[in-house]
Amino acid sequence: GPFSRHGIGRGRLPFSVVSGEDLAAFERIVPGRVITDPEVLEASNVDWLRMVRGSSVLLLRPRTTEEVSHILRHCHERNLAVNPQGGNTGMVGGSVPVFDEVILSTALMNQVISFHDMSDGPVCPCGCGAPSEAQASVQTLPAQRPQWPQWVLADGMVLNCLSTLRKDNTGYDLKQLFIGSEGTLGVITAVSILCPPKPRAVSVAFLGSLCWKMLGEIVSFLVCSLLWGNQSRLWGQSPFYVLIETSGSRAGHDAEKLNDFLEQVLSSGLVTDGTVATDHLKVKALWALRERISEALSRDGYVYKYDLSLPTERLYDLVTDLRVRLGPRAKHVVGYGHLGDGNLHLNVTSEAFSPSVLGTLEPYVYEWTAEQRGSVSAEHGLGFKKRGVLGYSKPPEALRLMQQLKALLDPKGILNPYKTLPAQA
Ligand code: 2HG
Ligand code: ZN
Repeated sequence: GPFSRHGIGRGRLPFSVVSGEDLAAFERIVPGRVITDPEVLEASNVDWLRMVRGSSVLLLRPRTTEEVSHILRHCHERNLAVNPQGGNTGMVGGSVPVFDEVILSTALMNQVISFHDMSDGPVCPCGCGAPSEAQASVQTLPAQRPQWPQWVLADGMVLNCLSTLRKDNTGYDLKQLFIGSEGTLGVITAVSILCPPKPRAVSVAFLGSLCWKMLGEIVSFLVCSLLWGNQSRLWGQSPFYVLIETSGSRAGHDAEKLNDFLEQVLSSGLVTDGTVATDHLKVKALWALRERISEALSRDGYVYKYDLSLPTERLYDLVTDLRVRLGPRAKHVVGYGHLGDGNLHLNVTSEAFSPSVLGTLEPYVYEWTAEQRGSVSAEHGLGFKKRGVLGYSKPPEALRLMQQLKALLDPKGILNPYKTLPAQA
C-alpha cells in the first residue's frame, strides 16, 4: 500500500471520528452540501493518478468564506482532521485524505467577486474552476501572478488581506508563508489575481532536435519523448522535441521575429524538423501533445514520478544515467518538463510496482539532486508522497522553523495532517 511505498511509518493520529451530532452541525452550516454518499465520496477520496486513496466518510462543499470559517471552528473544537481540496489535480497525494479526514472542497467557491478593468485584474475566490471561469468571463490570460489572498485559519479565524495593490510592504509578507503550505496552515478562500489582457497574436512552434544540450540555450519548454511515436506524425522522428509559444500584440511583428529565430536554428542544424501554428485549433492541438504526456505515462504502467529543479546544463544527465542503471527493469525513463525554469519531470515506468526499481531510484535521485543543490520538488509540492524528502532541499534549521510555524498556526494539527512536513519523531 501507499504507506510502504511512500515511507510513512505511522498510523492514524488520535483525531475524533465524525459523529451524528457533527453531521447535524455541518448540515446547519452548509445545508444540503453535506455529502456522505460513498459513490460521490469516491471521486474525492482518490487522487487523479489513482495512486493515493483515503477513506473519508464526509465531504463538505462550502460556498463562502464564512461557511469555511464555521466549518473549521467546529472541526477545531471537536478535534476533527480536515483535508482541504481544490481541483484534486495534485501529483503528490496532497489533495486527498490519508485516513478519514473531513474533506473540505472549495469546488463551489467559483464566483468572481469583482473585476477592476483598468487597474489590477479580477479578484476571485479560489474554487478550482475560478481561474478558467474568470478567464472566460473577462477575456484575459490565465492568472499570471497571484496577488493578495484571504484565508481561514485552523480555528476558524478569517484573515482578510485581499487587496488589488501592486505594492504593499507593511510588515511581514504573510502570503508567501501560505504558498507551498498545501492546506496545512490555512484554507485560502479568495485571491486577487493580476490578469494581463489576452494577447492579440499567439504563435506556437513545435520543433524536433537531435541535441538536447543546444536546446537549453534557447527555449522555455522542452518535451522529450520516444513514447508517443504514433500519437502524431510529428512524434518519433527526433529524439527531442520542444514547444515554444510566443505572444504579443502585433501579429506581423511577432511572425517576423519567430521566423528569424527559426531560420537561425534551422541553418545552424540545431533543429531538424518542425511545424509552426498561429491558427487557434492547431495551437491547441500542439499544446495537447505536451499537456497529455502525464496522462499517457499513467497508461504505460506503474509510474515513479520526480519533479526536480536542477541546473539546466545537467538536467538531462539524470535521465541517461538512470536508463543505464535501471536497464530492462524500467519500461521507459522519460525526461520532460519546463526547460526554461530548469524543471525536469523525471518519470520512470515499469510493468507493475517493483521494490527493486524503487530501491534503485531512491534515495539515489534525491541524493543526486541535493548534490547539485537542486530541489526535490520544483512545482508539485510535497503532499503525502514526498513529505519525507524535504530534508534533501532544506537545512534542519529551516525544517524546525516550519514545524514551529505549523504548531503556531495549527496547534492541534487538524489541517491536512500527514502532509508536507516530515512526521516528527
Ligand atoms: C506537467 O508539466 C505536469 O505536465 C505533470 O507538471 C508532470 O506528470 C508529471 O510528471
Ligand atoms: Zn509541470
